[in-house]
Amino acid sequence: MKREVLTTEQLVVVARELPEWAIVADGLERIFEFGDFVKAFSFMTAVAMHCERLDHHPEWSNVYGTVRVRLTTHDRTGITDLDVAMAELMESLAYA
Ligand code: H2B
Repeated sequence: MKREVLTTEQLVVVARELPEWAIVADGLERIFEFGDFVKAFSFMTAVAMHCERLDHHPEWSNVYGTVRVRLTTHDRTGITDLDVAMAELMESLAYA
């Protein structure tokens, strides 16, 4: 199914519902801070299982307890509902 890039009006709602996330150059970005490397990497491992299930993968990097994330839909060059779903998923898994 072809995903549609969200409209400006839809992005306003997303920004309100995901206040920790910034909309940057057609993507959603957030920095997660965990206390240590094991917590950060455990989070990434949990998220990775869902990435495969959803066939949607973040651009991310990890330095010790910090995980920097960028979500965008490459084949649409913008933010789609899949990026929002992934951001919501990360929120639910981050500090559970
Ligand atoms: N992840 C993200 N973030 N955006 C995509 O457009 C994307 C992806 N496309 N994961 C998928 C894989 C695509 O390359 C495969 C072929 O379905």
